[in-house]
Amino acid sequence: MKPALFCARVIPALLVVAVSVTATAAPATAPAKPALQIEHAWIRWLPADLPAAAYAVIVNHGDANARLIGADSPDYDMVMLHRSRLEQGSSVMQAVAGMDIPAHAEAALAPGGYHLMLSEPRHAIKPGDTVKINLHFAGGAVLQADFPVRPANASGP
Ligand SMILES: [Cu+2]
Repeated sequence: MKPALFCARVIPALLVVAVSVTATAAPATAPAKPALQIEHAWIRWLPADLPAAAYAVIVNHGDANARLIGADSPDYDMVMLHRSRLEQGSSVMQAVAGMDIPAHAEAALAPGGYHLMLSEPRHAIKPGDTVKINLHFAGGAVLQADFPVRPANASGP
């Protein structure tokens, strides 16, 4: 897989999805504030069978630290958590085991940093589509979010 020039720009964005899970039982009467939320989700699609990158902001409203440990998708056979960084002026990326989201804070999958690398699509995927991705967290929580697919020159959802 090629290191990527496409992991470079930063992103304003709209709220696209807000899904949530709660790890603990809530009182039946009051809906609990969701512990984890996914916002600004999107995918940068690339032509020529290059892997696509998925980005999102993960907000942790909870009192406990959270850690993203992986993801899968019904639309791609391979989903890997990567991190890009600059090394001697060029962008390189490597697989990482997790991304921490501290309590009452947020962490971003964003161009130039952490991202989900999507490869081996199970069917043709193009800009305008929506891809479902399940984000797996330490402790067993799983969040599913819809990621809109944007063209190679997009800089956000
Ligand atoms: Cu990557």
